Amino acid sequence: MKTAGAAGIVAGTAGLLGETQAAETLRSLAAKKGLLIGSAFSRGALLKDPEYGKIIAREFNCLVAENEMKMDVVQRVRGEFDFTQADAIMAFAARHEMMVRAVPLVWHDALPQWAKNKTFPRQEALDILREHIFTVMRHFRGNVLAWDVLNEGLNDKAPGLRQQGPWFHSIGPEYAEKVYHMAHEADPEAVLFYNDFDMDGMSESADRCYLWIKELLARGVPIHGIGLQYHVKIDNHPNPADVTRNIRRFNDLGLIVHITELDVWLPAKATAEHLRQQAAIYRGVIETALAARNCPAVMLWGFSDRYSWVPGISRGTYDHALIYDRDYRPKPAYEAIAAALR
Ligand code: 9MR
Repeated sequence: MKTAGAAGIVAGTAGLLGETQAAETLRSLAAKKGLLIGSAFSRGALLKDPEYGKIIAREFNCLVAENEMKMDVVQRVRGEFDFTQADAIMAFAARHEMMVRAVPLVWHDALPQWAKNKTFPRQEALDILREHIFTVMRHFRGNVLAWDVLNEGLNDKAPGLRQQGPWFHSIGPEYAEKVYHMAHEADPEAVLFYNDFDMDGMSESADRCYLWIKELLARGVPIHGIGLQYHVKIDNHPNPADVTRNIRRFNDLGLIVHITELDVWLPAKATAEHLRQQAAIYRGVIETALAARNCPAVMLWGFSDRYSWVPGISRGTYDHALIYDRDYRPKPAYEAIAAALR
């Protein structure tokens, strides 16, 4: 189990983040608590928008590439790996002394054209995954905090694995554990996560995930952590007590927990009251992570409403999910996170 490693990471974080900045920022406050506070990062936004890089480097001590480490980017052409964008993100993180979470190695989405809607002969699919996992993990070896090896592998509304994508269809259900063995072989030091949505609090889908992970651990599958994505809506979000219980049971299995993709969706026509409720939800998540035995990282799925995925995916119904508005003015949620960290 990697719990010792995780403790090392957190201890190391306190050292790394012995910040020099005098002004109070989320990252300076988080460093004092030994918490990683992170954001999804977009290379496109960085290139066209100087303010973007300034804020992210000032306020966060951890990054995750929103898209640049996904298979459709790094292996757009079969067998040819292109790390140009991912390397630029790694360089930005190094320059600003930020940690990096790396996501996702295996997913049914963000596939290159050559793999989308395809079924391969079983051995060929295993070879593709093996080459992808080995090449990507060895490229970034030693420089990432944790890997989401399998992303969203479970059904959200029914028992069992999600029957979607080339890996399930070509290999069968056992692909899910095979990819962890491959990842462990590629880099035995790497911290390996399973990441999913709609299982942040106590729910049927969280129960199913818990039982499945427990079974995999009993069979010796090398999994070290659980990522709770935490995409929630203002009118549908788990209560902190349930999130605490959920984190505790995964910690009891010896697993690290990270909050990996936090955002809190508001109606497109949001009111001041919505913003206040949103702030309370953000605050609750930070307090829950700080109080947990082993939840050393909270990652937001971006920081400014200017670049959030929410309006697009909800067809304009929801918006305002992050902690800065479109003009980079901090929202009440920003202040709530700062207050929780103080
Ligand atoms: O925010 C990401 C969006 O820009 C991409 O188009 C999409 C497909 O690659 O992925 C989004 O990020 C997802 C993350 O990788 C996994 N959990 C759900 C996120 C939102 O869809």
